[in-house]
Amino acid sequence: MYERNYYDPIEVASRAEIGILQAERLRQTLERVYAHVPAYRRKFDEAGVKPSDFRTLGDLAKFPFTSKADLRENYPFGLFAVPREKLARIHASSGTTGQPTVVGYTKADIDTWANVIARNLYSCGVRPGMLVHIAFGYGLFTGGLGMHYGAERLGCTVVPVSGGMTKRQVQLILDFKPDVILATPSYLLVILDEFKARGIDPKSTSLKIAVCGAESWTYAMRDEIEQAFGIHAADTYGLSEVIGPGVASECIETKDGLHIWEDHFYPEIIDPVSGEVLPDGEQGELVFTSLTKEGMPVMRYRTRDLSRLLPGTARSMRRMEKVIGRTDDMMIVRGVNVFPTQIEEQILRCSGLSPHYQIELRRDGRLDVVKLLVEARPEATDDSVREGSAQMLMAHIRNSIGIGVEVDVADPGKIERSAGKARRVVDLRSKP
Ligand code: DLL
Repeated sequence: MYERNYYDPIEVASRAEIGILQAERLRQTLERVYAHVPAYRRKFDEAGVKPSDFRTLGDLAKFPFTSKADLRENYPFGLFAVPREKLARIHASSGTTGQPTVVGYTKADIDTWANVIARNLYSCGVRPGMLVHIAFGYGLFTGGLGMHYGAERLGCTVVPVSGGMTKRQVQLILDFKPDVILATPSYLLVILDEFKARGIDPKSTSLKIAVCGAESWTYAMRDEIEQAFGIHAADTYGLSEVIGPGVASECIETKDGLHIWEDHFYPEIIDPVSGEVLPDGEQGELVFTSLTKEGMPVMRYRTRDLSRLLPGTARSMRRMEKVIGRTDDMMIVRGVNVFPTQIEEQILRCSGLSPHYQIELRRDGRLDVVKLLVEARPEATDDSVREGSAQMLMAHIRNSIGIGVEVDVADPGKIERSAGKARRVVDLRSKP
């Protein structure tokens, strides 16, 4: 039977058609925020630009950026473009640095969101009728509810488990036999360990597809998950300020980066220092502008995520390369810029080491010292095997990244687990 490989025809439209749609939607959004959001009007006025200065897509670069600081300054509801009572839902990000950032959705936004998630899941190989186990957190975090509405929209049977209670996750997978699981990659590893602890071969489950995201993870981590469960694992990307999950997704047929749903979110890559727009193919900070959001459109929102824009493959929409890391997670060790994902890649090259790790940063006099805590694989019980793994990891990191690190191989289960995003970096540098 013929099966089309896209959910919405726009995913495979011509670049010309996509460009025309983007320009028209951008023009409307600029006018809307200028008319309805005083904070944007002020920013545009200060920068000396008006919505009428936008004629072609390249003109967007004249408009000012929005950052997390703008959301904080306008906390809680100051960036909404509609009266509060027109909003159907509010979400917020956890705000590790204090105040949470608040986002609002109209009924139409919830509908758009369900649609982009349905598209996202479809591109990951999920089909109507499949049973979908959602282990992303429900609540103010956008992962659980965002995915939930989209999976329902696609016509799946949804099991809204949320994160945590790992024993129950495993029991529900055994009893309900889901085809698909949605979770952060680090939490999926926690679930994997629970299968192993119960003596159940993870390959024997009903699962066929994992859709993972909400944190950085490497291709090496994908291999680990795919081989352990015998499934496909696809990457999905998004952020609350832009909509939540559903901004970009891998296509299962190519798994070569994430197609951005460019008819709703206009991407740019900028130099994080100068703010200059970089050409496609160059690495820099991702910036998104809303094209269809009603409740809280964002203009040139700086994500702090580092990636690059690439041409479409499985779809005509452009791809973003798998996120390398966040600018705020970048460590500068003796002048070398290092991201946790680079370290993860090297850990997974060492057969005695598990993918559970944490990076501790300390200051020794004027120098930054990196200590890696990595768990041994349960089968690596022998001290000499562990010592050999530590030596191997130090050598890999020295040769490929160019920095010296200390490595501490811990017993399995010693490093903290999270039911959501893993905390990879523990920065102890400000402490004595
Ligand atoms: O994490 C939304 C989401 C939920 C995405 C479920 C995917 C799946 P926030 O809590 O606002 O929203 O965090 C957004 O998480 O700026 C990235 O730094 C990171 N992130 C999200 N997806 C990925 C990914 C949700 N696939 C922040 N790869 C973003 C790497 C990701 N980092």
